Parts: sequence; structure tokens; C-alpha cells
Amino acid sequence: MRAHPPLLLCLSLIACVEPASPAAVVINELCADNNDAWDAPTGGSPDWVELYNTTEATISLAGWSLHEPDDDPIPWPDDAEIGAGEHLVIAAELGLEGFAAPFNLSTSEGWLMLSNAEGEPQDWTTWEDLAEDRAWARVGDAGLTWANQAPSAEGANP
Ligand SMILES: [Ca+2]
Ligand SMILES: [Ca+2]
Repeated sequence: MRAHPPLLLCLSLIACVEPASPAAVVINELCADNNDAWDAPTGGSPDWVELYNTTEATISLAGWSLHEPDDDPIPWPDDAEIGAGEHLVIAAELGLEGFAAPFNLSTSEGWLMLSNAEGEPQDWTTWEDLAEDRAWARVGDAGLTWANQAPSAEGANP
């Protein structure tokens, strides 16, 4: 039997890892080396993750978390929420507390997971080789395809 070319093997693995359809709240975009791609309300330019609410209702994110698969989730506070159709940007930086991701995102390779209050994974993505001010993003909001593209923090994905 003919061996599969490496590219096809890779594509089939990606198809297995990525969720088949978007959840109510998805990881929409992330930036692992932020300089000019987003200004944090609290100042500075931390790494960031954009969540997108695909529904027409506000969703409570109390007890949800962004985490790396091997790390224990640190639940978000009771007042954490995302509005209907909102593009919500979460700061990612080691030492942050509250409604944030308390770790730095790696540009060389990463694996990020969004879990709900029951600890059930709602969405996840993996990436590698991201340059400064580039985004790993779904093509179109909640799109099933991901691409290394220009960032659109707090706005619709191109
Ligand atoms: Ca980083
Ligand atoms: Ca966006």
C-alpha cells in the first residue's frame, strides 16, 4: 500500500484535532507577540486572545477559563461575561489575575483551550511560528479555517 505524503497526514491530523462546529463562545483570534495590535485598557501591550460570542444573548463566563491543556484552569470571576455578538479581548500575561489569561503566549508553538465552569472544553486551537503583531485567527468570525493573518482585536475577523 502506498504511504500517505506527510502533508496529507498533517492535514488529516488537524481535521481530527479541531472541533467540527463552533460553540456558543469560541476562541476567535490570538496574538502571541503584541506590540501595536491591541492596547490594553489597563495600559501596556500584553499578548491577547479574542473570544467571540456567536449567539444573540449575553453569556456568563463565571468559572470559565483560558488555559494550556497541561495547566490547571484558573476560573474567571463571577461577573465575567461576554455580550451578544461581542468580540471580547482577554489579556494574556504571566501574573495577571481576574478576567485574564495568567500566562504568556508562545510565538514558536502553543496550544490554548477554553473551558466552561464544569471544566468541559468549549474550544481550542494550536499554532506555531507567529511573528510580532500577527494573529492566529479564524478566517471570518467563528470560521472553521484558521490562518496567520493581520490582527483585528475587538472587531470582526477578515
Ligand atoms: Ca508572547
Ligand atoms: Ca477579531
